[in-house]
Amino acid sequence: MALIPIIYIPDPVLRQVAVPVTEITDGTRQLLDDMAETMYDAPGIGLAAPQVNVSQRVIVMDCGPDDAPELHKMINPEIVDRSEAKAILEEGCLSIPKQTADVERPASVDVRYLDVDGKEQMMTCEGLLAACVQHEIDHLDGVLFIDYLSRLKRDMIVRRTLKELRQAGTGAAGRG
Ligand code: GNR
Ligand code: NI
Repeated sequence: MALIPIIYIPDPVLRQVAVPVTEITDGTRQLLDDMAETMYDAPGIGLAAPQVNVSQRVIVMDCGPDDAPELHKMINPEIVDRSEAKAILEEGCLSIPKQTADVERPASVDVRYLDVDGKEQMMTCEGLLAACVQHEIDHLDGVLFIDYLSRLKRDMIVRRTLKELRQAGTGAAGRG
């Protein structure tokens, strides 16, 4: 197990469309384990591989309470159905540190994915897990939660993030 550095906006890897995993190997399982460790360490409730500079369609999530963690590892996840009903939730992103905004998304989604053994699985996600799985799958398509905001709000968050990263002396913005 190992922690992997998280990358931040405006890293172009966050805007790439990640490639599907074609063969699940020990390397894939190692990546998922390391991503889970990195997510818990952050801490966050989800993490997508592009956030650790790996442009592959792999995510981890845990929206369970601290005393009852529920780790989900998903390979090639796809939303196959979404509810008409929408829900608004406050979202944040480890690649856009310390910024949050309300985002409206389908309240419930059905997700199809491969588990670490390569077996196809289906899961209905509701509540926080629904927002999280949509946020993570968006990362695999190069989409960030700020893309759903007005240009004004998005620009403000980007500006604050670059300032934050500059002050923390981390990320691409800190080296310039
Ligand atoms: O830690 C996270 N919290 C969160 C809150 C609401 C909706 C989505 C998320 S995911 C985020 C971690 C992250 O950046 N995942 O990509
Ligand atoms: Ni995120």
